[in-house]
Amino acid sequence: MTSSDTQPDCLFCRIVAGEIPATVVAETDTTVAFRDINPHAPTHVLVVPREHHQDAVELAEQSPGVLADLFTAAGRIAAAEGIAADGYRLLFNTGADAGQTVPHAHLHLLGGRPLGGLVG
Ligand code: DGP
Repeated sequence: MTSSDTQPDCLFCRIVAGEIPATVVAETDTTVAFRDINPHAPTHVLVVPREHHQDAVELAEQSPGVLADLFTAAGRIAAAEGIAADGYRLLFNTGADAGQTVPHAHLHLLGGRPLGGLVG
């Protein structure tokens, strides 16, 4: 699948465009971060590229600088949320078996409590 700047039927493209409301916590030229609608931790933020890419691997292949921007943004948000010192988890679900439900690359930032083991 090829990417384009936006996909009209993509939920996260529509959040980025402001067409669907979300609790946005940070924005940059290349990224938007908003609170997950179904949080799994006291801090659960999704950091997404403004560009549409179906998953993190496609993002890495096509816009590696933007992939790095997601991590930089996540670190700043973790500091702003006051969870940087205690630690936090950054993860991408990629594909159906991983539970990826939204086919627009998104970095989960989870923290604010001990997160336990890696695999659910
Ligand atoms: P994943 O399973 O990795 O595809 O994560 C998708 C996340 O997106 C999931 O944790 C719930 C969240 N989500 C789904 N729909 C919405 C929405 O409309 N608004 C917000 N803020 N989050 C959403």
